[in-house]
Amino acid sequence: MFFNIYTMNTVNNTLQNLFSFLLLVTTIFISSPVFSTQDDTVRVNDVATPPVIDGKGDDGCWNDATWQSIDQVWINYGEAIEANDYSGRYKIIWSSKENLLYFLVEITDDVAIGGFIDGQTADVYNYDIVEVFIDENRSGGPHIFDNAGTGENAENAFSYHIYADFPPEGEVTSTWWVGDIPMPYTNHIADFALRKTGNLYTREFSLKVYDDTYDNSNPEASRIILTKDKIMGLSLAYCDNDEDDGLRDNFFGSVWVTAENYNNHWMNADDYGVVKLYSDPFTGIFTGNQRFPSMEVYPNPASEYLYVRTNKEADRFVILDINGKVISAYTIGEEMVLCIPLAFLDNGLYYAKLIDNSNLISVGKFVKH
Ligand SMILES: [Ca+2]
Ligand SMILES: [Ca+2]
Ligand SMILES: [Ca+2]
Ligand SMILES: [Ca+2]
Repeated sequence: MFFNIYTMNTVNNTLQNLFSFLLLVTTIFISSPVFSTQDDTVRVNDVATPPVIDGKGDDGCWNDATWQSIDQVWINYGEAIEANDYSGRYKIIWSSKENLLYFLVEITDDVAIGGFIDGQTADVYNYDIVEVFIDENRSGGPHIFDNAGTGENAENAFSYHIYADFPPEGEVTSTWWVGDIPMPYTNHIADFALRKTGNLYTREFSLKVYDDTYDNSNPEASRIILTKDKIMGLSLAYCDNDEDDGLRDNFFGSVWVTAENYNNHWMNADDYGVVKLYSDPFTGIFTGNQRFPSMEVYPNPASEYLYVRTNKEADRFVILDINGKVISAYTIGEEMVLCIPLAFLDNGLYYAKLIDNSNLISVGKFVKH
């Protein structure tokens, strides 16, 4: 009997301890701030029809992206924020046809302080601005100065501070200015719109992408062709200024950073988030006798470039007209990927054939437009 009571007490104690532990875990969970950040690797989908840049996110293509949070408080680090003071999120897609990234950024801000000043470089803290940080080859590392000794390169990554004035209620501004060190990069954004709907400010814009050989005297020389599976470093942020007192009120980012690196993105790309470009290889009509299930031909329809990817070496890829006449032929090398400029083709329907060493053939169709 005594033994039984002792056992029961032990069981009770164990249950009590378990209950206390669960209560503790629950308390910790409930009292912890809610972190969401952007996805570990943000999926960026290729869209057939890019958005109309009008500050409205009602374009069908935006359904191909999921919202990414811009909710990490970088300045003042870890501070709790009132919902009406600020909330922010963004979507990103790309177009292989236009060779552009597209952003839809929704910011709720209680006090809007416009910031379009042509040539603006200083006093960044005095304005409400969206920032895009991009590291084309995801190298990480510093990106402010050139230093031959350390290999530091000012164009290793870009931090675009996008200044724009706020429009009247329900209207749109389409004038913007992009500041960064060492110079303005306004033209890196191809198109821009900022719309005001109450305290909701919607920015919609497209961005060209350049590699680290960038030279402002010839930007196009380093502009890259965006391709499927490309991985880049990318984060977004919002500078929130609510009072005209020369102080930035808060700075919000889309990725978590350590307290020491709360304001490091502008000079170092190590903490940038990660995005990956995707493309649906068979949107459209590339169908047929598919002997190589891993073969991908995209985009379809194609405009400037057609990409071919396969898992077999030494394949030949052939483009034929609709009468079956061979127009051009290519060898697929070890990298097993082809990028074919299509300038030589008239718009229209074409056949394509992939032939391997054993004469296995895949046939499909694609549209040049
Ligand atoms: Ca739109
Ligand atoms: Ca605010
Ligand atoms: Ca880089
Ligand atoms: Ca503000």
